[in-house]
Parts: sequence; C-alpha cells; structure tokens
Amino acid sequence: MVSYSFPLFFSLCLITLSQLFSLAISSPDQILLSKKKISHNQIPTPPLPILPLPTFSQLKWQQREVIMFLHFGVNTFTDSEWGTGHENPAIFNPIGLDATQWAKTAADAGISLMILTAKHHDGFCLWPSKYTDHSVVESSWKNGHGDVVQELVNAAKDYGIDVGLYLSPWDRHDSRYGYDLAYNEYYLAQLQELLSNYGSVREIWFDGAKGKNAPNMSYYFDDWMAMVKQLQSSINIFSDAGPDVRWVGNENGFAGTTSWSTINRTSLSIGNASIVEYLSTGDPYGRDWLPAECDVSIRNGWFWHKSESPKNLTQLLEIYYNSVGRNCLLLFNVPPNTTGLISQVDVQRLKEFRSAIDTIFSINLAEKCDINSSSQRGGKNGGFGPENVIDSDHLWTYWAPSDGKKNEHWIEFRSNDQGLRFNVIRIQEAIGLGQRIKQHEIYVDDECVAKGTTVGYKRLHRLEKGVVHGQIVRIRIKESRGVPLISSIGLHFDPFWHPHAQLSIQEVAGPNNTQMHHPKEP
Ligand code: FUL
Repeated sequence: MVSYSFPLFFSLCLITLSQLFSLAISSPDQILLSKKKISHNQIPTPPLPILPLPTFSQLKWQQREVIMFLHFGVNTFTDSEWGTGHENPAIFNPIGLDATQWAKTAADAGISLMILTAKHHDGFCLWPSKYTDHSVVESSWKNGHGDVVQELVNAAKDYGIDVGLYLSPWDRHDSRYGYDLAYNEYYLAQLQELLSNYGSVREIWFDGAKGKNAPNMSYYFDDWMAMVKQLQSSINIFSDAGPDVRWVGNENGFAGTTSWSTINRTSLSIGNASIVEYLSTGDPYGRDWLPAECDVSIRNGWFWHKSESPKNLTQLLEIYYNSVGRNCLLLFNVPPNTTGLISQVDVQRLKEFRSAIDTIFSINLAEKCDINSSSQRGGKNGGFGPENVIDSDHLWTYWAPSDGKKNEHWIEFRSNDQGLRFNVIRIQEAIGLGQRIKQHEIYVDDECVAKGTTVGYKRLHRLEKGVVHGQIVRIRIKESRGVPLISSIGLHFDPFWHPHAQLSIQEVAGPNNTQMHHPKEP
C-alpha cells in the first residue's frame, strides 16, 4: 500500500481539480482540435485485418504459385493408374533414377516445392519403412538398398527446393486395411517415419480417393493431423477438408471464377462428392482460411505411360490462368518414367511454359503510367498511396482507400505517352489482412473490358476482345468486405492469347478426365 504525506496528498488533489476545471471550460471544438493535432503528428497505421487470416505457412505456400507433383511407384512399371496392391516389388527398378534431374527440372521451371507419392493406393513404399516389406527394400533397384524419399530430399536441398509427401490413406496391399485400430496405427507409424527422418516437410497430402469395393473403415483424422503438426511446425496439411489447404474439387486445374480462400470447415469432409462446387468457389462468409490447390497432370494420367505425351503450351497456359489466375495454387504433376527420369519432352514443355509466363509478366505497362485513386488512407505521403501497386512487394505494401469513404473505390492509370496496348490485367490483394474484394470492373477509356467477382492473392483477366489500345485504365471496386487493399496491379501483353481459340475444360483435361479423384477401378 502507498502512503502519502498530507501536503503531497493536498497538492495532488489540486492538480486533478484544475485539470477537470480546464476540461470543463474548453469547448467541444477545442477538444477535437487537440485530438486532431495529435493525429496529425502520427504516422498512419495499417487498417485492421478482416478475419479469417492466413497463417505464416499458408502465406508462404500461396506465394509459390506453381508446385510440382511426382507420381512414381510400381504403377510406373505396370502401365497403370491404380495398382492392385499385389504387384511384385521386384518390378520396381528405375536403373537411371536421378533425383537431381527432377530438382533441376523444377528449379528451371521456377518451382519451389516438390511433392512425391511416397505411397500410392497400391501400398508400395518408396522408402524403406520398417513397418512393411512391401517397399523399395524388396525391389531390384539398388539391390534393395535404395530410398527414393531420401534421394529427393538430398537433390531438392541442392537446388533450394522444399519437399512435400503424399501418403495414400487407401492401401490396397496391407492386410490391416479395413481394421480401424490396426490400420490407423500402421498409418500413423508411417507418418512418423516420414515426418521425423527426412528433415523439413512442407506439405503432406491426404488423398480422399478410395475404390467403391474397398473395405469400409474410419480414418483417425484427428490423430493424424495432431501428429503431423507436432512433428513439422511449418507444414501445410492438404485434404478435401484441409486444415491448411483444400482440394479445388476437380483434377482439371480449373478453379471457380469466384474463388474465396475462406470456407467453413464444418461443411467439409474427406471423400465427399457432393461438395465439389463449394470446394471450388469457397465461401465469402467462411470462418476458416483454407485456400484451394488445383492438382492436374502434365499428361493425361498421373503416372507415366509410354503411350502418353504432355499437354501443349496453350493447354498449360489455360490451366495457369484458371488456377494461379483465380487465387489458387497450381500443383502440376510431372511423372518420372521407368528409367527414373522426367522425360525430355516433359522437361522441354515445362521450360516453354516458364519462358511463356516470364515473357507475359516481365513487362508491366502500369509502371510507366500516372496513378490516381478515389482516396488514400492517411492522405498524401501516408504510406498507403496507389503507387504501392507497382512496387515489387505483392503482399505488404498496398493501396488503401480512406476508411470513411462509403462510395465505390477506384484506381486509375493514365498513359503519359502514345497509349497502352495490352490484353491481360493482373490484380492482387494484400491477403495478409484478409480477402475482401467481392465485385470489380475494369474500364479502358470508359469502356468496360472485364469484370469479375473475387480477386484474392492473384486474379488474372485475359481480355475477351483481345488486345485493347487506350489511354486510361480504371479499376473499380464495386463491392468488398471492408475497404479493398490492393497490393499489385499489372497491365501485360500475352502474345500467346487468341480469344477465339480459347480451350474448354474438356479440351484441356483430355479424354480420361474425372471430376472426383476416382478413375475407373482396375
Ligand atoms: C487421386 C488418386 O486416386 C490419383 O491416383 C492421384 O493420386 C490424384 C492426385 O489423386 O485421388
């Protein structure tokens, strides 16, 4: 307890009284003025976020844009997509396997994460799991001393690439499958091996596929998820229902034109065909941040087949615009062949793909324009001006309109020389503070050339009428959750885009395309 002497107590009371008195005689205007004075001297702060928000690992994941899937295993040697589980492990013999070729191919394509099928539905393990003999140990490859997971990890490290693993829940080989306790223990034991012995793993893939005649059983998802998070702190867990990354609902590489990273996890479940539409669009009222990943193969099948060849560049670009350009990540499958290498035609196609993307996006015509906006948070020089949309930071510097303005927000680019000629518009939101934009329109010299709903991390519009030539480009945000925060805008020219030759989903997906991850049962 504090004790005061009487004179000290008396003078403290006097000071407080005189403060109260001066407050009482100052007019409301004076109070406002003194508040204003204070706010003038302060640096404008960022606006409050709008929940839900991405985690640190989800933000890192989103910035990767394109990642690589490697389907490899006994199916590669039997020319099949879904193995029976009865394959003789001796058939697995990729004599020229060179994981550095895989990593180099990825690095040359600007890919920073590779996900390997450590175990597919046939149950054959690409690492020497001590819990089964159905693995590389029983194969002819390296006389049973090989470990594909380890080779991938070593090669990826040399190229600065991260690793992810696919461990199929459905296992057609193991006799414990169908017995809840025994199989869940087996599955968890394998998860522990993969997530403890190979260093940092950035994504784990829980596939929802299961054949119609497979034994009925429950997976102990809560145990799996808890164990994964305990063993790998910066991992993202993929499944139809997250918790970190969700399936987009098809295997064509196409997201919905409306694409929210937010959704309600309580409405999702793994292997549920009735929610594919919800998975592809997400939910503006969703309470969970759970962005979508678009998995698609460079060939028709997931595994390598001699008879198949890679999709052409036009198809790959169509996929890119419809996945990365719709606020999603593109998980691109490039399957190693029976030698254990990515085929040269695929390597070549990936190179063409990367060089096309670089050609399209390396020049941003917006950089040469005068930029204006309807308003800006904190006034001129407040740090939230429209010029932030052309710097190289696509996350944490952004244009923010002032809070109070209820009207529509817009940002405008004026060419200061002979005009702008472009056919692609790129818009990116500062998603670190939540996904906000619900409706937007783009005008060139007062003519509407494109419109859409969500934006998210990245929205790409290829202009339906082809190349436009104009002086003033205005992007109008018609509706958003709170004020829109735009981190980057690009006006680009895509020499590969011919609107009349646009491909349909069927033309991109090929003949064996399936909506759910369920091909015909072998
Ligand atoms: C599906 C599987 O059935 C396919 O074989 C492939 O692995 C694909 C990525 O997921 O569910």
